[in-house]
Amino acid sequence: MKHTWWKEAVVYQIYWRSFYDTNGDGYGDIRGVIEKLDYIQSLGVDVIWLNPVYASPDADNGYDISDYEAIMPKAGTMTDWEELLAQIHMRGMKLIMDLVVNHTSDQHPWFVESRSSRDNPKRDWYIWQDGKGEKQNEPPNNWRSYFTPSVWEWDERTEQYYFHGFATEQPDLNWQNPEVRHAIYAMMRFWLDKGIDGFRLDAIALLAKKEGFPDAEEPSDIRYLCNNPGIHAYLQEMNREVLQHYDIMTVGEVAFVGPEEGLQYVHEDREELHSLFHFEVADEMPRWDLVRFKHIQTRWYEGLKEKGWNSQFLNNHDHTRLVTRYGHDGEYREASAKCFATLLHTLPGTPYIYQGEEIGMTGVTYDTIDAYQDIAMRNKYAEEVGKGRNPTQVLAELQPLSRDNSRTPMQWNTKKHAGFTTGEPWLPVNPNYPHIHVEEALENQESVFYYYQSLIALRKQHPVMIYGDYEDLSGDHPSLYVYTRTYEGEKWLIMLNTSDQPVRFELPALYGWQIKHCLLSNDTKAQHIQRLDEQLMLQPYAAGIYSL
Ligand code: TEU
Ligand code: CA
Repeated sequence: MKHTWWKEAVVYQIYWRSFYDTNGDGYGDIRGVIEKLDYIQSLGVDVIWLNPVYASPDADNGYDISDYEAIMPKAGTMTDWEELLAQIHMRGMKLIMDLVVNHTSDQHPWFVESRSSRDNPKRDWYIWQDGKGEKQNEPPNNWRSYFTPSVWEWDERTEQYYFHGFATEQPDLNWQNPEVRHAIYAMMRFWLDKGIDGFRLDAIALLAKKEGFPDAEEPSDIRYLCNNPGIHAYLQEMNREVLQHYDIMTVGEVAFVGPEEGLQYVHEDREELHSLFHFEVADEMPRWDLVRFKHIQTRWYEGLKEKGWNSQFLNNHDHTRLVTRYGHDGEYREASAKCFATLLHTLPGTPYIYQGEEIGMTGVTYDTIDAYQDIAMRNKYAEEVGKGRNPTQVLAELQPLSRDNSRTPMQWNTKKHAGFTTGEPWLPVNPNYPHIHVEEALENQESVFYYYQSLIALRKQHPVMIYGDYEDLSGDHPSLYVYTRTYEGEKWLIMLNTSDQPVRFELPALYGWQIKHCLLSNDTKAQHIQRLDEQLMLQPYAAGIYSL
């Protein structure tokens, strides 16, 4: 595989509104990110992915953009943003911006014009359809959106429906219209010309819509929203017009694909995107299932091998924190955080760390729906309760995967609101902040933070961690994950116990192999392992990286 900086990089995701507040309004801000850059740099990461900071009425926390070329006042000013970019570059790091081009806000002037009359020149910038039925007052088809029961919203003034793949406040742009595409490309160049280092492309698999909007047999299976014919022509055009003219990285959010279809987006010969997030884990595996996880990893490794590049992430601003969802957020919080960190950094693909993950932050449970801000959760709650279901039960069902689990403010210290703000935080701080916070992590040599730091440092020294071949040796063992990475004569063995029970085992696949040394481990007992044909014992959530 060609060597490139973005394959070698480790990315740190900043959900700025929950990172650090410098003016006491309860929202993190760009100046807060600037103040904490030394902290981020000390972890060793190369690239920062910044969640959307564009002007937005904030119905979906910035994913509803009303002006692509302005900064949301909550986040700061363009001058702040320019200083952020300069400060990131000064430290030798890079910045990628979150780009939302599938939809805009319903407050974007393009949409305001589009909805003003049927013959407005911007009418065709969005997707408008007549209603069905005798009175033309039924939605054009039965599709669901990500966040609402229908993708169609009735517009009183012009008596047509518009299409939205997410909330009603997020109308989808009409990518069939070349004027739309060229306006988007010009906007992308605006940011690239300011010197940014790439994009995380939001919901990119949704750009092309299925011709004719046919009814779905099973409307709850919303795969019809993604990966439709035409998507690759758009991405190739975007690449030709914009992306290939800059030394940048691109990572696309591509839901509902396996490796074969995923490769269409990232094949090095196709000139579309560099890498992708697939959602076979985040969206399709609600609870930890190691056997399934191993199959996913093996399939993607083989599917992309020598052809395209993957990403590894175990949580982000949409998905419950990894210790709570996959590991253990009680007794084994630190051990499980380190165990999953080992996975993240030693599997093939670029690792993404979501703010707070590096100190083992956990999910939250609020007692009332009013405490939740997540529009996806609030809409779903209203829908289910609207059917007459028991509100307490609905709340309990939605809590574990609520997006607010990962959106609580960063825990900096033991001061009020974890030192995140001097005002009232927009979302309550996790009550466990007195024990889980950055100050503690930096004082404790055994902390999750330093473990991440070591993993990142290893990546800088050992190309095997990036370019090495991958082989799983542990088959369908339900808690043990043992695999090798091999590159130019260097062979690494990674051994993990992803359960809260100790595991004793012998693996014939390892017979005859000798460990040269242990590069990193969270398991003091396993560090004494020498010969691999003896009985081995891994403590709960033990993880180790060994060279053979
Ligand atoms: O998310 C897309 C989305 O629907 C995710 O919730 C889902 O888990 C997966 O990504 C499938 O694509 C993006 C943003 O990350 C999210 O915060 C926004 O709400 C959404 O797009 C709409 O812009
Ligand atoms: Ca603020």
